[in-house]
Amino acid sequence: MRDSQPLENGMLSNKIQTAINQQINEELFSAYVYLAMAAEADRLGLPGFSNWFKMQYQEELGHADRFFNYVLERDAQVELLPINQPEINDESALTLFEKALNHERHITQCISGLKDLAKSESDHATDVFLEWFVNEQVEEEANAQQVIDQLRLVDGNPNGLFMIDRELATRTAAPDA
Ligand code: OFO
Repeated sequence: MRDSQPLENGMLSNKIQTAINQQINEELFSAYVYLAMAAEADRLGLPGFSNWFKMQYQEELGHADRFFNYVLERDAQVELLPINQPEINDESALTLFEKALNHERHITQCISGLKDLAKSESDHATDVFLEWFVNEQVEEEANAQQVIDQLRLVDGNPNGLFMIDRELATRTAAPDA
């Protein structure tokens, strides 16, 4: 495998293979973060929030799976790296979603970095493959921001929190996660 340019037979360059394996790890870490958030929301007595985070956990596993399958499709090598422990302790409903938004902003940067790399390596297939994630990140940031806005609006009012919890309880896993 060459260091920079993709091979003629469709294999990934080493740089792209390494970067996508790192992204598989980022997505699995994302799943871990949301699973920790689901547990924390349950501890707070917010089953709807817990459900929302659990659904997001499943979506993140789906993201990892997309990258995993792509590496295999390109006849490259998957490397599964160690997953860090999420730092989710003594949170409130608001800090959970603020952390979720910050985390998604970080993932957006990762996807942008991958896009830049695909372009610099003239890997058009990877560039096109990443389009789905570019759009997904717009949605993920907007979803977290929407709940933050609602939480700021109710400002800790228990009735308001109860209403938001009921709404978040209705979230089901996205079919294309
Ligand atoms: Fe939350 O989008 Fe993947 O990581």
